[in-house]
Amino acid sequence: MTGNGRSDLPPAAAGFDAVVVGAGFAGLYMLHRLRRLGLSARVFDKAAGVGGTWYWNRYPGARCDIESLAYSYSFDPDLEREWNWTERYPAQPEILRYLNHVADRFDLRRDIALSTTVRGATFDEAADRWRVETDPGGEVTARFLILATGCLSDAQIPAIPGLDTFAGDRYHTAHWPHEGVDFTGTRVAVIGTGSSGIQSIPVIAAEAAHTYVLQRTPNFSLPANNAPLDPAVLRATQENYADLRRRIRQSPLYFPVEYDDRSALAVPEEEFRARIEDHWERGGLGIIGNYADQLLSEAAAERVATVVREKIRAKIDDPAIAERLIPTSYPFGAKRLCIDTGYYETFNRPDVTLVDLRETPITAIVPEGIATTGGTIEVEAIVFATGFDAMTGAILRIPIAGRGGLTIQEKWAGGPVTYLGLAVGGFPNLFTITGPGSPSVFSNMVPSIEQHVDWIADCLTYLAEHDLATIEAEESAEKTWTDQVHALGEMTIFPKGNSWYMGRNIEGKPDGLMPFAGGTVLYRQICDGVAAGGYQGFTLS
Ligand code: NA7
Repeated sequence: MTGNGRSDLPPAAAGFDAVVVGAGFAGLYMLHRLRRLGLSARVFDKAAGVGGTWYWNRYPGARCDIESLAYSYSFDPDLEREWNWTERYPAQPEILRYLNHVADRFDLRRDIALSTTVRGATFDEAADRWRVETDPGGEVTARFLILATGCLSDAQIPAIPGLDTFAGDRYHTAHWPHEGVDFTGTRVAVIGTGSSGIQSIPVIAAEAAHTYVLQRTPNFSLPANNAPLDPAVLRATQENYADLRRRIRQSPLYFPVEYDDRSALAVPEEEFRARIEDHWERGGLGIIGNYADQLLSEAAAERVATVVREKIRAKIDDPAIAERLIPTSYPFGAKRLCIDTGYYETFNRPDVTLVDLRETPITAIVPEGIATTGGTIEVEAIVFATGFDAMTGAILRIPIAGRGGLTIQEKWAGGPVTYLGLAVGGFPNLFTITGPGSPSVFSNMVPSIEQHVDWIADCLTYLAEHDLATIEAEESAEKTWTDQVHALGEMTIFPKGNSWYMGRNIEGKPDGLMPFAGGTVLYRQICDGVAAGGYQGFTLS
């Protein structure tokens, strides 16, 4: 098969040891580990290429906000040593090149069926096998079904009345045309000021004739201070990657942070300010795991926010625009922090207009543009930077039926219920990589993915060594785990923000913090303990 084509599909009713859904960071590494266990596997992805998130999100300015040296696989020392990242924060094309390199380097493509959608999966209790329906391809069966479907992969365009009447071009940041878009001479509206909006708006504004930014909730954003990666730093890291990996593993966020175990409220003003200013100057997300109680206490978060607000204010010429751009309605960090390159400065351009949807909400999309209570914004293009049905969307899009025909949609009707974010009771031999209930989006995703894949691979080895056919989460264990995830959430500031972490960006979605907020180090210890204890909380048969 070719790099971008579809592999030869397996014959109907072909049987594999494992089917993996998704060919991003998680699916690729899972396939590699399955191969090394001597298991047969088939990966399905509806995209025409590998890369997952980094295949789809090609919008202008798309960039990872974890540093490249940390946002990379650790499983292969030669790969680490030989791959030369070029920037502090990797841009989307570079990450996609990296993932394509990994697919080629480990000869993964021959087991990946691209442009293939998984239409459904049913557990056949008589055979202890999953029947997986793919399009094209028909049915395959597998002992194990591994969902590597990503936390942010179900892109959402809000159901605004008149959407289809728009006469111009419309785009979603996560479905960006591969050939790019030339906005020269065009009036463009961007709806949404999350990470995707904040990254793309400065690039779009530099090209378009006029850019309207439609903001519903302002976000806190810190400067990325992106730059070419210093070759000396790259070389030193490559020569001693183990040191960086060790620091990553010791961090509750899976990227190196300078953690201060005091309360943010206990630090003298001068020292406190100097530290926040230092974070601001250096840029990046490190500020999030700064003080012990920063994500636990609104007062602590507010103290950080006060300094950050001043920094934001200083970047914007018009004080009235500055006040609209500065978040005040939720604690610092309760919505996903962004990092940017020239975002706030963009609002100093004469050809950029901020539309505050709290003052003038959208009423409809019309042929000429976007109607608001303050008038119609006439544009030739609309960019939806409106995010995703996060954490559960990509899983719930697949009809999955477990024991007794119970569907995952029924099981999760009141919100996701999982054991460790890895398994679901009633769904034997099904694993969710970085599923809800695991740290996932509260961490650097790549090490979290590796931890899950390694745990699953070890589990499959255990099953083989003990001649066991199935593993299934016990309902009592998953209830206890899910209750703990919620209880931890209640101890944090996250319920104070209307974020996708809470499911609040999607109308009708059950409310509740979905990621595990106890940090990756504790989480890894728990997972390792469960395995060491012979898979406590699971029924093995
Ligand atoms: P996000 O962070 O979910 O941001 C979506 C943005 O779109 C956010 O500003 C929303 O405002 C806005 N939005 C969503 N629906 C509407 C409607 N109907 N009207 C107006 N504005 C709307 O998605 P991103 O793609 O930016 O980032 C996702 C993650 O990817 C990011 O956190 C990183 O982890 C990488 P709201 O805040 O809901 O008021």
